[in-house]
Amino acid sequence: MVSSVVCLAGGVGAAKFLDGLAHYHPPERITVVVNTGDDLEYLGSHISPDIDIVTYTLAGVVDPDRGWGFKSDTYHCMEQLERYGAETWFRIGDADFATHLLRSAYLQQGFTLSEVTERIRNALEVKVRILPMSDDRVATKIKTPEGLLDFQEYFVKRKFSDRVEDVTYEGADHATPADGVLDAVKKSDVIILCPSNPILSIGPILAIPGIREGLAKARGRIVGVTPIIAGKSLKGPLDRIMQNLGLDVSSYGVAQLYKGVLDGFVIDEADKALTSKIAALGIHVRQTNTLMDSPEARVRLARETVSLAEGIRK
Ligand code: FO1
Repeated sequence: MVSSVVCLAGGVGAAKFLDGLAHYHPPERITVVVNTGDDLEYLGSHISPDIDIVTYTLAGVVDPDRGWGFKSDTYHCMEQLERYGAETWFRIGDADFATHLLRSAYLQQGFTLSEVTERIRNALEVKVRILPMSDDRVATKIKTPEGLLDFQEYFVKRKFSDRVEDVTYEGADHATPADGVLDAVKKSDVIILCPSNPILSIGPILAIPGIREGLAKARGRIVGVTPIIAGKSLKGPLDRIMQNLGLDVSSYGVAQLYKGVLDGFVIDEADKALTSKIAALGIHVRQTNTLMDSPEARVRLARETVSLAEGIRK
Protein backbone atom coordinates (compact mmCIF):
# COMPACT_ATOMS: atom_id res chain seq x y z
CA MET A 1 0.00 0.00 0.00
CA VAL A 2 1.36 3.40 -0.94
CA SER A 3 1.93 5.63 2.10
CA SER A 4 -0.45 8.49 2.74
CA VAL A 5 1.61 11.60 3.33
CA VAL A 6 0.82 14.83 5.18
CA CYS A 7 3.14 17.81 4.72
CA LEU A 8 3.32 20.98 6.80
CA ALA A 9 4.33 23.79 4.49
CA GLY A 10 5.31 27.43 4.15
CA GLY A 11 5.94 29.07 0.77
CA VAL A 12 8.61 28.73 -1.91
CA GLY A 13 10.93 26.06 -0.39
CA ALA A 14 8.00 23.87 0.59
CA ALA A 15 6.35 24.28 -2.82
CA LYS A 16 9.48 23.07 -4.64
CA PHE A 17 9.72 20.07 -2.33
CA LEU A 18 6.00 19.27 -2.83
CA ASP A 19 6.41 19.53 -6.58
CA GLY A 20 9.14 16.86 -6.35
CA LEU A 21 6.99 14.71 -4.06
CA ALA A 22 3.92 14.92 -6.31
CA HIS A 23 6.00 13.88 -9.32
CA TYR A 24 6.68 10.41 -7.94
CA HIS A 25 4.18 9.82 -5.13
CA PRO A 26 0.46 9.56 -6.08
CA PRO A 27 -0.80 13.14 -5.56
CA GLU A 28 -4.18 11.87 -4.28
CA ARG A 29 -2.25 10.36 -1.33
CA ILE A 30 -0.74 13.74 -0.34
CA THR A 31 -2.33 16.38 1.92
CA VAL A 32 -0.60 19.70 2.52
CA VAL A 33 -1.35 21.85 5.56
CA VAL A 34 -0.27 25.38 4.70
CA ASN A 35 0.75 28.33 6.87
CA THR A 36 -1.64 31.30 6.73
CA GLY A 37 0.23 33.51 9.21
CA ASP A 38 1.55 35.53 6.22
CA ASP A 39 -1.96 36.37 4.94
CA LEU A 40 -2.78 40.02 4.35
CA GLU A 41 -5.63 42.28 3.34
CA TYR A 42 -4.80 44.58 0.45
CA LEU A 43 -7.41 47.04 -0.87
CA GLY A 44 -10.20 44.77 0.33
CA SER A 45 -8.62 41.61 -1.10
CA HIS A 46 -7.62 38.67 1.06
CA ILE A 47 -4.22 37.35 -0.03
CA SER A 48 -2.93 33.97 1.19
CA PRO A 49 0.62 33.96 -0.24
CA ASP A 50 1.72 30.52 0.96
CA ILE A 51 -1.49 28.80 -0.17
CA ASP A 52 -1.14 30.43 -3.59
CA ILE A 53 2.57 29.62 -3.89
CA VAL A 54 1.86 25.94 -3.16
CA THR A 55 -1.21 25.84 -5.44
CA TYR A 56 0.43 27.62 -8.40
CA THR A 57 3.60 25.51 -8.10
CA LEU A 58 1.66 22.24 -8.06
CA ALA A 59 -0.43 23.49 -10.98
CA GLY A 60 2.78 24.21 -12.93
CA VAL A 61 1.85 27.87 -13.43
CA VAL A 62 4.10 29.59 -10.90
CA ASP A 63 6.73 32.14 -11.93
CA PRO A 64 9.83 29.92 -11.78
CA ASP A 65 12.29 32.74 -11.06
CA ARG A 66 10.51 34.33 -8.10
CA GLY A 67 8.66 31.25 -6.89
CA TRP A 68 5.44 33.25 -6.35
CA GLY A 69 2.77 34.71 -8.65
CA PHE A 70 1.90 33.44 -12.13
CA LYS A 71 4.57 33.06 -14.81
CA SER A 72 4.39 35.72 -17.54
CA ASP A 73 1.86 37.76 -15.55
CA THR A 74 1.35 41.45 -16.42
CA TYR A 75 1.13 44.36 -13.96
CA HIS A 76 -1.38 46.79 -15.55
CA CYS A 77 -3.55 46.90 -12.45
CA MET A 78 -0.55 47.74 -10.24
CA GLU A 79 0.54 50.48 -12.65
CA GLN A 80 -2.91 52.04 -12.50
CA LEU A 81 -2.96 51.78 -8.70
CA GLU A 82 0.40 53.57 -8.67
CA ARG A 83 -1.14 56.40 -10.73
CA TYR A 84 -3.86 56.66 -8.10
CA GLY A 85 -1.20 56.96 -5.42
CA ALA A 86 -2.07 53.65 -3.72
CA GLU A 87 0.55 51.67 -1.78
CA THR A 88 2.05 49.20 -4.23
CA TRP A 89 5.04 47.67 -2.44
CA PHE A 90 3.31 44.28 -2.46
CA ARG A 91 3.42 43.48 -6.19
CA ILE A 92 0.39 41.60 -7.47
CA GLY A 93 0.15 40.50 -11.09
CA ASP A 94 -3.10 40.85 -13.04
CA ALA A 95 -3.88 37.12 -13.17
CA ASP A 96 -2.87 36.76 -9.52
CA PHE A 97 -5.36 39.52 -8.65
CA ALA A 98 -8.13 37.30 -10.02
CA THR A 99 -7.33 34.69 -7.35
CA HIS A 100 -7.47 37.28 -4.56
CA LEU A 101 -10.67 38.90 -5.88
CA LEU A 102 -12.42 35.54 -6.13
CA ARG A 103 -11.17 34.39 -2.72
CA SER A 104 -12.38 37.63 -1.13
CA ALA A 105 -15.78 37.42 -2.79
CA TYR A 106 -16.28 33.83 -1.63
CA LEU A 107 -15.14 34.70 1.91
CA GLN A 108 -17.64 37.56 1.94
CA GLN A 109 -20.38 35.16 0.85
CA GLY A 110 -19.60 33.07 3.94
CA PHE A 111 -17.41 30.33 2.51
CA THR A 112 -14.45 29.30 4.65
CA LEU A 113 -10.83 29.69 3.53
CA SER A 114 -10.68 25.87 3.26
CA GLU A 115 -13.66 25.82 0.90
CA VAL A 116 -12.23 28.61 -1.24
CA THR A 117 -8.83 26.91 -1.36
CA GLU A 118 -10.51 23.68 -2.49
CA ARG A 119 -12.37 25.48 -5.31
CA ILE A 120 -9.25 27.22 -6.56
CA ARG A 121 -7.05 24.12 -6.51
CA ASN A 122 -9.76 22.12 -8.32
CA ALA A 123 -10.07 24.84 -10.96
CA LEU A 124 -6.28 24.67 -11.45
CA GLU A 125 -6.48 20.85 -11.58
CA VAL A 126 -4.20 20.28 -8.62
CA LYS A 127 -4.64 16.73 -7.32
CA VAL A 128 -2.78 17.22 -4.03
CA ARG A 129 -5.20 18.16 -1.25
CA ILE A 130 -4.39 21.64 0.09
CA LEU A 131 -5.69 22.73 3.51
CA PRO A 132 -5.07 26.04 5.25
CA MET A 133 -3.76 25.42 8.78
CA SER A 134 -6.90 27.12 10.12
CA ASP A 135 -10.00 28.92 8.91
CA ASP A 136 -9.49 31.39 11.77
CA ARG A 137 -7.29 34.42 11.29
CA VAL A 138 -3.79 33.95 12.69
CA ALA A 139 -1.32 36.76 12.00
CA THR A 140 2.43 36.41 12.37
CA LYS A 141 3.89 39.54 14.00
CA ILE A 142 7.54 40.50 14.10
CA LYS A 143 8.87 42.43 17.11
CA THR A 144 11.72 44.72 16.06
CA PRO A 145 13.46 47.76 17.58
CA GLU A 146 11.18 49.85 15.29
CA GLY A 147 8.04 48.29 16.81
CA LEU A 148 5.71 45.40 16.07
CA LEU A 149 5.48 44.76 12.31
CA ASP A 150 2.94 42.83 10.26
CA PHE A 151 4.61 39.91 8.54
CA GLN A 152 4.57 41.29 4.97
CA GLU A 153 5.65 44.72 6.18
CA TYR A 154 8.73 43.08 7.68
CA PHE A 155 9.29 40.63 4.84
CA VAL A 156 8.46 42.48 1.62
CA LYS A 157 8.21 46.21 2.43
CA ARG A 158 11.28 46.37 4.69
CA LYS A 159 13.08 43.44 2.96
CA PHE A 160 13.68 41.68 6.32
CA SER A 161 16.30 44.27 7.25
CA ASP A 162 15.11 44.75 10.86
CA ARG A 163 16.61 42.95 13.82
CA VAL A 164 14.07 40.43 15.06
CA GLU A 165 13.49 40.44 18.82
CA ASP A 166 10.53 38.07 18.88
CA VAL A 167 7.98 36.40 16.60
CA THR A 168 4.39 35.91 17.74
CA TYR A 169 1.32 34.37 16.16
CA GLU A 170 -1.62 36.65 16.92
CA GLY A 171 -4.91 34.78 17.20
CA ALA A 172 -3.28 31.34 17.34
CA ASP A 173 -4.38 30.67 20.95
CA HIS A 174 -8.04 30.82 19.94
CA ALA A 175 -7.73 29.28 16.48
CA THR A 176 -8.75 25.75 15.65
CA PRO A 177 -7.16 23.55 12.97
CA ALA A 178 -9.11 23.63 9.69
CA ASP A 179 -11.48 20.73 9.06
CA GLY A 180 -9.57 17.67 7.94
CA VAL A 181 -6.18 18.71 9.35
CA LEU A 182 -6.18 16.58 12.51
CA ASP A 183 -7.86 13.68 10.73
CA ALA A 184 -5.21 13.70 7.99
CA VAL A 185 -2.43 13.82 10.61
CA LYS A 186 -4.03 10.92 12.50
CA LYS A 187 -4.46 8.70 9.44
CA SER A 188 -1.20 9.40 7.62
CA ASP A 189 1.74 7.02 7.39
CA VAL A 190 4.32 9.75 6.89
CA ILE A 191 4.31 13.36 8.10
CA ILE A 192 6.82 15.78 6.61
CA LEU A 193 7.87 19.19 7.88
CA CYS A 194 8.90 20.73 4.56
CA PRO A 195 12.13 22.72 4.10
CA SER A 196 10.44 25.89 5.36
CA ASN A 197 11.34 28.47 7.96
CA PRO A 198 10.70 26.77 11.36
CA ILE A 199 9.90 30.11 13.04
CA LEU A 200 7.99 32.05 10.35
CA SER A 201 6.29 29.21 8.45
CA ILE A 202 6.05 26.00 10.48
CA GLY A 203 5.90 27.90 13.83
CA PRO A 204 2.41 29.33 13.19
CA ILE A 205 1.07 25.87 12.26
CA LEU A 206 2.49 24.27 15.41
CA ALA A 207 1.11 27.18 17.50
CA ILE A 208 -2.49 26.22 16.79
CA PRO A 209 -3.86 24.30 19.77
CA GLY A 210 -4.34 20.65 18.88
CA ILE A 211 -1.75 20.37 16.11
CA ARG A 212 1.29 19.54 18.27
CA GLU A 213 -0.88 17.13 20.27
CA GLY A 214 -2.11 15.54 17.03
CA LEU A 215 1.48 15.07 15.87
CA ALA A 216 2.51 13.59 19.24
CA LYS A 217 -0.28 10.99 18.98
CA ALA A 218 0.18 10.27 15.27
CA ARG A 219 1.06 6.71 14.29
CA GLY A 220 2.91 7.97 11.20
CA ARG A 221 6.58 8.82 11.35
CA ILE A 222 7.41 12.53 11.39
CA VAL A 223 10.41 13.72 9.42
CA GLY A 224 11.73 17.17 8.57
CA VAL A 225 13.94 18.60 5.86
CA THR A 226 16.50 21.23 6.75
CA PRO A 227 16.02 24.76 5.42
CA ILE A 228 19.64 25.57 6.40
CA ILE A 229 22.76 24.40 4.57
CA ALA A 230 26.21 25.08 6.02
CA GLY A 231 24.85 27.77 8.36
CA LYS A 232 22.97 29.67 5.63
CA SER A 233 19.34 29.83 4.57
CA LEU A 234 19.20 29.67 0.79
CA LYS A 235 16.35 32.14 0.60
CA GLY A 236 14.83 34.48 3.15
CA PRO A 237 15.86 35.63 6.59
CA LEU A 238 16.02 32.39 8.62
CA ASP A 239 19.77 32.54 9.32
CA ARG A 240 19.53 36.17 10.44
CA ILE A 241 16.50 35.54 12.62
CA MET A 242 18.11 32.53 14.31
CA GLN A 243 21.17 34.64 15.01
CA ASN A 244 19.05 37.52 16.36
CA LEU A 245 17.22 35.12 18.68
CA GLY A 246 20.46 33.59 19.97
CA LEU A 247 19.85 30.21 18.35
CA ASP A 248 22.48 27.95 16.80
CA VAL A 249 22.41 28.89 13.09
CA SER A 250 22.62 25.39 11.63
CA SER A 251 20.51 22.35 10.90
CA TYR A 252 21.31 21.33 14.50
CA GLY A 253 19.64 24.58 15.66
CA VAL A 254 16.60 23.74 13.52
CA ALA A 255 16.53 20.19 14.94
CA GLN A 256 16.57 21.68 18.46
CA LEU A 257 13.49 23.78 17.58
CA TYR A 258 11.75 20.59 16.40
CA LYS A 259 12.89 18.44 19.35
CA GLY A 260 10.04 16.26 20.58
CA VAL A 261 8.25 16.59 17.23
CA LEU A 262 10.59 14.88 14.76
CA ASP A 263 11.46 11.20 14.43
CA GLY A 264 13.82 11.88 11.54
CA PHE A 265 15.62 14.80 9.88
CA VAL A 266 17.15 15.17 6.45
CA ILE A 267 20.22 17.40 6.50
CA ASP A 268 22.59 18.43 3.77
CA GLU A 269 25.72 16.39 3.15
CA ALA A 270 27.70 19.60 3.76
CA ASP A 271 26.56 19.31 7.39
CA LYS A 272 27.41 15.67 7.99
CA ALA A 273 29.59 16.69 10.97
CA LEU A 274 26.33 17.60 12.79
CA THR A 275 24.88 14.10 12.48
CA SER A 276 25.82 12.74 15.91
CA LYS A 277 24.72 15.95 17.70
CA ILE A 278 21.30 15.73 16.04
CA ALA A 279 21.08 11.99 16.68
CA ALA A 280 21.71 12.75 20.38
CA LEU A 281 18.36 14.62 20.35
CA GLY A 282 16.74 11.25 19.61
CA ILE A 283 16.29 12.02 15.91
CA HIS A 284 17.25 9.70 13.02
CA VAL A 285 19.40 11.59 10.52
CA ARG A 286 19.93 11.22 6.79
CA GLN A 287 22.45 13.29 4.85
CA THR A 288 21.90 14.03 1.22
CA ASN A 289 22.13 16.85 -1.31
CA THR A 290 19.22 19.08 -0.21
CA LEU A 291 19.63 21.74 -2.93
CA MET A 292 16.48 21.70 -5.09
CA ASP A 293 18.16 23.19 -8.15
CA SER A 294 16.49 21.01 -10.81
CA PRO A 295 13.23 19.03 -11.18
CA GLU A 296 15.23 15.80 -10.67
CA ALA A 297 16.81 17.16 -7.47
CA ARG A 298 13.34 17.99 -6.08
CA VAL A 299 12.11 14.46 -6.77
CA ARG A 300 15.26 12.90 -5.33
CA LEU A 301 15.03 14.89 -2.10
CA ALA A 302 11.35 14.01 -1.67
CA ARG A 303 12.14 10.32 -2.28
CA GLU A 304 14.97 10.34 0.28
CA THR A 305 12.70 12.01 2.83
CA VAL A 306 9.84 9.53 2.45
CA SER A 307 12.32 6.64 2.48
CA LEU A 308 13.87 7.94 5.75
CA ALA A 309 10.39 8.04 7.30
CA GLU A 310 9.41 4.60 6.03
CA GLY A 311 12.61 3.12 7.48
CA ILE A 312 11.95 4.36 11.04
CA ARG A 313 10.15 1.94 13.34
CA LYS A 314 7.93 3.61 15.94
N1 FO1 B 1 7.34 38.61 -2.26
C1 FO1 B 1 8.13 39.69 -2.45
O1 FO1 B 1 9.28 39.65 -2.06
N2 FO1 B 1 7.64 40.83 -3.05
C2 FO1 B 1 6.37 40.93 -3.50
O2 FO1 B 1 5.96 41.98 -4.02
C3 FO1 B 1 5.52 39.77 -3.34
C4 FO1 B 1 4.22 39.76 -3.83
C5 FO1 B 1 3.45 38.59 -3.72
C6 FO1 B 1 2.17 38.52 -4.27
C7 FO1 B 1 1.41 37.38 -4.18
C8 FO1 B 1 1.93 36.26 -3.51
O3 FO1 B 1 1.19 35.14 -3.42
C9 FO1 B 1 3.20 36.29 -2.97
C10 FO1 B 1 3.98 37.45 -3.07
N3 FO1 B 1 5.27 37.51 -2.54
C11 FO1 B 1 6.05 38.62 -2.69
C12 FO1 B 1 5.84 36.36 -1.83
C13 FO1 B 1 5.42 36.27 -0.38
O4 FO1 B 1 5.08 37.44 0.25
C14 FO1 B 1 6.45 35.57 0.53
O5 FO1 B 1 7.36 34.80 -0.17
C15 FO1 B 1 5.75 34.69 1.52
O6 FO1 B 1 4.77 35.31 2.26
C16 FO1 B 1 6.73 33.96 2.44
O7 FO1 B 1 6.45 32.63 2.25
